[in-house]
Amino acid sequence: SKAERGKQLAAYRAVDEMLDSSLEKGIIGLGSGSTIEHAIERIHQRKDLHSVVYVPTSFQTKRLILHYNLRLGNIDQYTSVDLTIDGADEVDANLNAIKGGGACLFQERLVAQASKKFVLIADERKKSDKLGSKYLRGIPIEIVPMALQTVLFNIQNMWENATVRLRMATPTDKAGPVVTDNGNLILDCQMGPIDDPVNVYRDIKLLTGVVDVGLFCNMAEVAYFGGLEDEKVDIW
Ligand code: DER
Repeated sequence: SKAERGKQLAAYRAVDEMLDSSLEKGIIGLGSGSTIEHAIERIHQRKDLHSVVYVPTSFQTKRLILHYNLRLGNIDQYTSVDLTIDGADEVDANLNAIKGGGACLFQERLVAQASKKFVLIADERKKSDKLGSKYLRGIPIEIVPMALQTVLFNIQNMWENATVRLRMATPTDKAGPVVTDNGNLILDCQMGPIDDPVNVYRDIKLLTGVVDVGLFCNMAEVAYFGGLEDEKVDIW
């Protein structure tokens, strides 16, 4: 599809530009979702990148690393990662991003914040003037299951116009809510375009029971966007 082509363009360009033999003995973090699958495929093609240790951010990515026989590392072995590549649901001109569409935001942040460099890859639909104006499902929030009611209550008190929903799995795949790789639940909090994502992140993150919030602000230093209609890659 056009979207897959856009994702592949961004992923291949990012891997080819950001990963070179200087990282040969490096530690690379790999995000989660569908765009990163193209990045891992490209890494598999790049024989010069096979001595690198790859740190996953989800069960999905761990399986991909093993599938391609790449060297698997785990975040509990490292305090510092050389570079992390990850997808995003929406990215603004300041490279602030909404993440968590794939319910992998906690481990993604754990690895991203330990990284010297954090690189985003996405198709051009993720480009945004203001976070919350394109990815309309809402800000993903990972919570401890027993905190469900109190977090819902507290968020509704903070933003009376917000719509907060428990993310449900597809009934034919799994009855009930989506459960993350960490055994937690996901809320999607729709509050429209976000004026100050850093403060929204802080306000939600401080609520007892919140594990992480899908607003990655002041983290990424470059973003690659693959075009859907042309073979272009835009770099922010
Ligand atoms: O969950 C996440 O943050 C992922 O990075 C995800 O949102 C990006 O997914 P995609 O590459 O499948 O669009």
